[in-house]
Amino acid sequence: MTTSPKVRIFGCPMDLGQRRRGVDMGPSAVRYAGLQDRLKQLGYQTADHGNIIVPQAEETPTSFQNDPDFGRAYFLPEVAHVCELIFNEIDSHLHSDELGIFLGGDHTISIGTVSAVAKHERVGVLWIDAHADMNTPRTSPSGNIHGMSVAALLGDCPPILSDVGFPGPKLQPDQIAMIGVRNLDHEERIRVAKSGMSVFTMREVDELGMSDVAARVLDFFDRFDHLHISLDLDSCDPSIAPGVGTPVLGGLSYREAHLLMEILADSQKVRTLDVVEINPILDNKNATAEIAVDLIASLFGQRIIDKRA
Ligand SMILES: [Mn+2]
Repeated sequence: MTTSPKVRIFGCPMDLGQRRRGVDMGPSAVRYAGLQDRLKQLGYQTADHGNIIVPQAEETPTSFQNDPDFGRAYFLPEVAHVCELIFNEIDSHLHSDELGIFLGGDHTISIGTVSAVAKHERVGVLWIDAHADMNTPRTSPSGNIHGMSVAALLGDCPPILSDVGFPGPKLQPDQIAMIGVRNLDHEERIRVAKSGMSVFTMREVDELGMSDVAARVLDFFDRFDHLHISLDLDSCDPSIAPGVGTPVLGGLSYREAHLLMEILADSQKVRTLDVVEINPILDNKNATAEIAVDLIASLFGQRIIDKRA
């Protein structure tokens, strides 16, 4: 008898990458929505590693770096420090034959999570998000680091962000695909267009349909054995996922999001997952965390009917 695969869960209650309070409660919300039980029902062993310690915004005076050479960034040293902690926790506890789920927190956690995943292997990274998170401190209108995560992973941000975990870029553009993009800042749009990443905006989802978009994404990732999925809940339409800090109309429908997860599951390549930007203060009776758990279940192999049986 083969033993069932193990899923390790890491809570990353980071709320310093943006300035709406409450996203630090995301890991609890997803746990309360029944994450572990759902994974066990699907036949996985689970281990929850609890939460990384994140400084409270109230313990530290708001740090805001703002100068012409560097650019703009709130809580820069604090965010970089927590991302190092996340990197170290995953690097020392997630084994190569296990699956990992990283619960945010805002999307800056991916600077730590993806660095850990990319340390040992060239993986494909699918960024499911209303935004591209491709700003740098120089291009960001807000100075919020959660909009810089992809740029940091590509090595385009200052060393304090781009050298988290180990020095240098963690990803090349040909390792990244995006789905759900519908809101870019001016200079960010130019950076995305020039980057060489594979980007499927909501227009492509509308025109091609999700099954075609998902097939194209898997085709793009053909050369990789493992995929990391970075799921920002603001990719979903605010009508189904209201509990996010930066909602944008015109997002993925419930079925589009599930179909994407089901097709990714069929590939049997998904190894690690970020679930980010759930803000329970802005939510409606934990609906957004419940959708997140439903989507995780689909991504980890839950089927409407198991036709393989
Ligand atoms: Mn994001």
